[in-house]
Amino acid sequence: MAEGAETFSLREVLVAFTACVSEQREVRVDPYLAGWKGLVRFLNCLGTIFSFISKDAVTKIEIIENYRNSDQRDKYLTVQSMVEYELANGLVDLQKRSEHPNSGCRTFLRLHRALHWLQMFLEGLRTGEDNSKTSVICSETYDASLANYHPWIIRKAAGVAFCVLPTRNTFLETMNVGTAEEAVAMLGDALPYICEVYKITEELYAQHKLLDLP
Ligand code: 1PX
Repeated sequence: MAEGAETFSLREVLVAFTACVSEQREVRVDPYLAGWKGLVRFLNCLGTIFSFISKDAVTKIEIIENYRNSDQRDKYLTVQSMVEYELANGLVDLQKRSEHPNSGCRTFLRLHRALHWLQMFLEGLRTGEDNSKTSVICSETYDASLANYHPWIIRKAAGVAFCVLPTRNTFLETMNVGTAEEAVAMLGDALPYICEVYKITEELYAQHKLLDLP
């Protein structure tokens, strides 16, 4: 386990995702990014074999953070305001990546798809047998979600990386939430929030026909 593992607690990540949905059922960008940053930190603790994944996630987080630090920061307060602003101002490449290769909408969509994998992976962990393999849970949920958007070479590299994941119970303990049972309970508490964030975003993107942004 690499340096920094002991400072990670799944709890902080969960708090971030529970803070994402506003009273108006909008998805707040800052806690969403904070949640992903916590996950990336955890991923980095699992070993350098995951670096190519965390680098891509960091790049995407930073693209959106840059919008949040720009003059247009208010437009990027929620996913709803971001979609409205970028579409109204022609800032999204709808057919082909060209003038706006790093729009907030296309970048957020990549994280949103990864959130779907995360939701399934955490549910798989939560409901798995004590001695089940995290690598199997990970690859089955990846194949059923994110892999559909990745080229062969990425799928292959991801498959190799998954092999180093520890058993389910060791993995649960690495989360620093307490015992494996306590980690499972925590997942049960957190998953509804993650599902809600996913659902709201999915509906928004579907409504604006943005689910296939290049
Ligand atoms: C408590 C348990 C938490 C586990 C934490 C895991 C954090 C995982 C963070 C994954 C973030 C992945 C973002 C991927 C975004 C993406 O799909 N990018 C691709 C498309 O982008 P583009 O700009 O080209 O359209 C890009 O091609 C991706 C490249 C990197 C490979 C992504 C593989 C994702 C595998 C996800 C499984 C992570 C395994 C974690 C093991 C626990």
